[in-house]
Amino acid sequence: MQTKLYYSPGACSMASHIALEEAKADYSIEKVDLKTHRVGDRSFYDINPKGSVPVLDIAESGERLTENTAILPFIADKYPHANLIAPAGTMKRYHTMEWLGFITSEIHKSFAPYFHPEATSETKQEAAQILSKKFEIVDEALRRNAYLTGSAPTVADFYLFVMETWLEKFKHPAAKLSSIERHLNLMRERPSVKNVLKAYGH
Ligand SMILES: N[C@@H](CCC(=O)N[C@@H](CS)C(=O)NCC(=O)O)C(=O)O
Repeated sequence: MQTKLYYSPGACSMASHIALEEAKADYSIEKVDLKTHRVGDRSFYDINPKGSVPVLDIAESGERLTENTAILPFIADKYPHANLIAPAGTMKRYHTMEWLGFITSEIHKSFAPYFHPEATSETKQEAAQILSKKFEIVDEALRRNAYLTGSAPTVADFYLFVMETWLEKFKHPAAKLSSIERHLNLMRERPSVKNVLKAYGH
């Protein structure tokens, strides 16, 4: 069995996909239809009862892992040559974890109304304001360094990249914050990101 990532194009699973590409891992991908929650002729709920991507099937142990905040550090640790997270015990590692926590709980979830057709314009406006505040914090951090924790990207930057593509998709003004825009463009230049976008037909 090969390591396999269950994904949906443009979804948060793209961060794990980029990490696997950066690591030059031996992996395969399987597309999930998030509208029907089906993978080919199977119900995706049989694979992940939570119904969400990313899901990683790990070749060596046969185990299955879910959640961005677990899968991203797992990939980074499994392929240390790629330097996708600092070693255990270093403060830099905890700063990456700090960003992963902020992105998943404060940013990712704040996009929810944009993905729900039944959300009222008031709810969307409220979400837009929350996102403005959160991305100002990110922009400020990116004024100090090219990437979130220094001059090289970590898995937190891959997760942030997905969120930045959503800012663009939904025409949120934070996409134009100068350091956010620079980070987004820097990420787009990476061969790993180009490969992933190509796989999605971009
Ligand atoms: N807590 C999960 C959330 C993942 C998540 O929200 N995934 C979205 C795509 S970006 C999804 O699969 N949504 C479909 C659904 O939950 O039914 C994680 O961080 O991995």
